[in-house]
Amino acid sequence: MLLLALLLPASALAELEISDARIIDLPPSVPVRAGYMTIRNPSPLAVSIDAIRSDAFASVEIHHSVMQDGMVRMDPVDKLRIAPGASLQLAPGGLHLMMMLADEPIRPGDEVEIILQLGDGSEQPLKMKVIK
Ligand SMILES: [Cu+2]
Repeated sequence: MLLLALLLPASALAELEISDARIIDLPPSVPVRAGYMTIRNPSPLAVSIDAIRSDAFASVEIHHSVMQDGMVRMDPVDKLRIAPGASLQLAPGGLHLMMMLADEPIRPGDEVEIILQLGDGSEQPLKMKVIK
């Protein structure tokens, strides 16, 4: 057991369960995409997502949509904190990833890798599916 623990990479320490990770396709003229997913923290410790990067995008920010005076405003979110055993939903109308396209276009059916940079210094890669 101890040997197994020594062999595991540091990134296995804080592993989040990601489901339904998706990027909504938009016309090529629109330079940003919105990304959604459900994140569950199965560990006994709180986990924070401090930053997100991807080779497929110029930048990836975390935003929160809020309704104000009948208008939707998007506030940048510094980091996402997920309590032990808790789940967090990134979904239309709330938290989402705001992804600035790089030079390469992305298309429906593509699977795009993004990397979550966690508060403990580890990184967790995941694939997001581009859907219509
Ligand atoms: Cu946004």
